[in-house]
Amino acid sequence: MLHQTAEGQTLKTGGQLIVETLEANGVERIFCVPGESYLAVLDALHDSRMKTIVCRQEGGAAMMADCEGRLTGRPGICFATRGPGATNAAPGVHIAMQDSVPMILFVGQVARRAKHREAFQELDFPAVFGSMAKWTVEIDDAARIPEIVTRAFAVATSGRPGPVVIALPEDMLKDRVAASEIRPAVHVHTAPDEAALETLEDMLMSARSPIMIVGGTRWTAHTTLELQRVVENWQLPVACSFRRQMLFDHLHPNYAGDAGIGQNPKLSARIREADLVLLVGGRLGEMPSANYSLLKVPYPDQTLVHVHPDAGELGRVYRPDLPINASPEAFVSAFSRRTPARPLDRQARVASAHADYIQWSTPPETGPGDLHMGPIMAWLQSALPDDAILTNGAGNYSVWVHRYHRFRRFGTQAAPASGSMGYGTPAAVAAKAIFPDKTVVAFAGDGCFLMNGQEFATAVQYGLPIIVIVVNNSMFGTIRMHQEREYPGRVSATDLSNPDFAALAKAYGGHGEIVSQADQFAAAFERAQKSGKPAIIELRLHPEALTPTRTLTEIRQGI
Ligand SMILES: Cc1ncc(C[n+]2csc(CCOP(=O)(O)OP(=O)(O)O)c2C)c(N)n1
Ligand SMILES: [Mg+2]
Repeated sequence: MLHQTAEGQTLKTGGQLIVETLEANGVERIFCVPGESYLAVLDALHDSRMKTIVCRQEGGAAMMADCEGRLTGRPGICFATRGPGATNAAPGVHIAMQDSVPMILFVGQVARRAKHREAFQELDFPAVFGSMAKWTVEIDDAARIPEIVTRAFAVATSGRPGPVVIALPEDMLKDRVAASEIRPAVHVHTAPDEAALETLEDMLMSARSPIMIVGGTRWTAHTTLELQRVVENWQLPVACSFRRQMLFDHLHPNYAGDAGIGQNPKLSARIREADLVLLVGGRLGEMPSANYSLLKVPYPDQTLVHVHPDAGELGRVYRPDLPINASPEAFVSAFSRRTPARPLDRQARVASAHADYIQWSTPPETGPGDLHMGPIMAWLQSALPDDAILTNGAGNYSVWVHRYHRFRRFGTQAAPASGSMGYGTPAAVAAKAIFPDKTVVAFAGDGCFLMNGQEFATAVQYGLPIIVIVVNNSMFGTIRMHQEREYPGRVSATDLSNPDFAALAKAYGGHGEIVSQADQFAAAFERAQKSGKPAIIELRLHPEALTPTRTLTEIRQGI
């Protein structure tokens, strides 16, 4: 029911204005767990063309919103209730912050008249999310909803993207205010200046062993293809930062591997020994920099050219010789128009970097026990289409994905560089909701899956046939690995006794498979796909198969 002012102006509730501002900004879906604190928004969603995806826990819902921001560049939207909902959503906010992903989390808040009494589920949101979100704000006046929500889109997507948290006092959402016209936020681009590009040209002409490292966000499919021309023209080997592997085709002759956890020592050496590092889009944080050892802080041995969309990142950790404040999109587009003034002589270096990568990423055929991950990764590589989306959380199982899956295209990877467990399953649900025609495969450890595995119910509810591969080694394997290395034989808090994951899938209304021999995998995967249902394939791994290269016993014995 709409109301009008005496002058005939339409009055709308705060809830309606929230929904209309999201619609005006092109939002297609929201992820939520409902709460009585934002009933007025839920009511407005009832009439909206946006799809409402109701989830089982706010952590999963926020990770789904992160996944949407990561794969599309447009802020993913999540709604959660006051205190318990907001704190449950925190892991998704932290991931989006560390990973520079645009998202907006709306949280309920107590009525304005009850604030500061520690009323039911009240939280001081700017204090709680202060260091976790890019911006946290509370809307006290419904008339300001279009202004603040539109600004949230600008903040989430500009410079270094990140999460915005908006608190919504319950009574404010029910206020009726005169509705003004709502216009969408405008995307802000930061482009490099010509003088900087000229300097870069000179540096690249005189460098002997340069390397490019790509990372961060604000890339597009088109930009990643333009980048291929740039590195071909300038004869540059390219490494992808940790969990940013979709930025460069792994079978392109200039691909040198991923600077991730447990990186190829030959790639680390190449970066350390390079005379010039061209870092585009990323921050080269603790993980991709191998604990800040590839580039020295604050003065790297290599000449550093750092291209980043946020001026605040340039010189924050590493002092660059040439800082370029530009989004990857704008930088690559501008630099792709420039070619070397005379022939270069670096092709042999590029070829040898790629040969090292191919060797490093060829999966082993055997390992401890009857089930080996190597042949499974090789089979998936040949069976999955190039645009299949792979998701994962944290755990040793993910090393198999990062090291052996040869990513070919933009938009095919959703994995938190922040190293948060429990991400793979909710991310797969979101990916399938956004791209229903693409094959979506989630990888999870037995530990990782049970952190947000209940979102499998969301996949069933919305008919989203994802395939979750649960790599079950009956332990929090990563921590066991560190434990055996530092405190050999003293197992503490890392053993797990698990449910039957195939039976669990069936109980949810999905399809379940258990694979205990490598040669059963292909048929199980095909049955899962044919079922048309969300599926879980449990791989029963031998506990000794702790890493692709070393067994549990070898780690314990320091071999
Ligand atoms: C939310 C969260 N909690 C704890 C950790 C610490 N952690 C990193 S990996 C890991 C174990 C993962 O176990 P699992 O998913 O079974 O994979 P595995 O290492 O056994 O292959 C833990 C507990 C983390 N990264 N994130
Ligand atoms: Mg495990």
